[in-house]
Amino acid sequence: MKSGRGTIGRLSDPRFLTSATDVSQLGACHAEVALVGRSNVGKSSLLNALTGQAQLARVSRTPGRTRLINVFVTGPDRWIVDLPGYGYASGPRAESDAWGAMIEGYLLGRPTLRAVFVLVDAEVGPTRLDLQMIDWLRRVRMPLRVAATKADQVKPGRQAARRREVAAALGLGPDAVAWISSRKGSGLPELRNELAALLELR
Ligand SMILES: Nc1nc2c(ncn2[C@@H]2O[C@H](COP(=O)(O)OP(=O)(O)OP(=O)(O)O)[C@@H](O)[C@H]2O)c(=O)[nH]1
Ligand SMILES: [Mg+2]
Repeated sequence: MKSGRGTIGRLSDPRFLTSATDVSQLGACHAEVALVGRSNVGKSSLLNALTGQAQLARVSRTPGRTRLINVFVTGPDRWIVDLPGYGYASGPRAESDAWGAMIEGYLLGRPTLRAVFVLVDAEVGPTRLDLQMIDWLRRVRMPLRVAATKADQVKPGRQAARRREVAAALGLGPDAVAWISSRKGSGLPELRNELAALLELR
């Protein structure tokens, strides 16, 4: 499929590939990275901003509406996978169990998965569920990168201090947390380069 929309950084010609409810429905690829985080943290917005396509991934107005494993292709056989958000409180218990099985199945079932980007809200900081996710990823030795989203919501005078606080809450130094705003575009060039390197696009 040819989009004709050109290249944004090194994440070229991005397009939607497929949605799945189970890892077994996914085919093989050369390399992939995944975005995880609580519902409404800005995963789909980041994917849109990274690839320069405003409507590539649906940005939900109602939290928790992206309930599927959504696969996007960028470059030859490279995937960016937008996973459903956690912490959507009003779902029934059975639904959150299904969510856990779906996410865990995906994260453990993809030998081509190079790294997981865990998105936390810059102003809210890491929630209990964020910490659980990060602990779990560390336990299964999955390479992970934390990105703090919606950095534009933090007052200009508090940016540096907030970045240190968010990182410290995760036991990390400030530079270990990508500090990004999909709305303003800040931090995105660096993140694009990181993704491109992980996906072997250079
Ligand atoms: N101020 C600000 N708002 C943002 C930013 N990124 C996303 N948002 C807003 O946050 C809300 C949720 O964004 P989504 O991208 O849909 O979040 P998501 O993580 O994909 O949510 P689910 O798919 O429900 O898990 C939307 O109203 C976005 O416009 C940002 O960088 N700055
Ligand atoms: Mg989403």
